[in-house]
Amino acid sequence: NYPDRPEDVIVSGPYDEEQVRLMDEVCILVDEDNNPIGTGSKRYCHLINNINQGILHRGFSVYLFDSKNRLLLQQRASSKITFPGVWSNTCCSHPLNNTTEKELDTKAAIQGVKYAAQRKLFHELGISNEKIRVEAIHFLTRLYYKAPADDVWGEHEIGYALLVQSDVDLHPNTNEVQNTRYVTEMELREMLNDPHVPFSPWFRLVCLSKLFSWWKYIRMGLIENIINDMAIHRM
Ligand code: DMA
Ligand code: MN
Repeated sequence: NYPDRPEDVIVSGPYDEEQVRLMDEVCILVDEDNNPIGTGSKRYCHLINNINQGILHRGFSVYLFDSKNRLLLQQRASSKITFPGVWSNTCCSHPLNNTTEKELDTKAAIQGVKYAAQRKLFHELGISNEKIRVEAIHFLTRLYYKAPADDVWGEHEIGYALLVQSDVDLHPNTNEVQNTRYVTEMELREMLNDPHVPFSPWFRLVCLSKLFSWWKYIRMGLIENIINDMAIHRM
């Protein structure tokens, strides 16, 4: 167990009550090599003032493809405190220090992150845990990035990229997700080129770097060529 970090800011504002409550979730702080060094609330981890002092935490991004090799995108709800209203990959969040021991560290933290992904696929999109078992969640790689959301909030994460291929029933939680869409590579490229479609900064970076080459291997049924890359890629 690690010491908890103090809250230095009381967050008030016209924020959604449920999303304010979720800011109490306890995230895992890491150093630049991904070693856990403590814990801090989601609020603490995402305040730009703390990020600017080097506070870094562990996150994950799920990329879910259906059997036609289309990628499921979500549009974040306007109630989200960080990055509201933008289109992004299937599901993102953080492994927590206070849910179940399952999300805590194993050696490379990969198993813990997969349990967290299962929890959030259900919470955000209503995808049942029976439908997506942890064994069906593949670890791709880890991506380090930093991006402001506005003057108060931002992201600074080592994010585990996870791949799932499954046909699922969606029951989106409208407090989290305001829209969903399955896209082909062509359709996604069109969305990315449309200046009126807002995207999360991390998803844009993944589109510029890794996503379309992952997609090629998925199309060829060769996912073993893209999983388990243990490097931490700086974006
Ligand atoms: C944070 O996602 C994680 C990444 C990879 C940017 P999020 O803001 O959607 O987290 P949560 O759903 O827990 O608010
Ligand atoms: Mn985060």
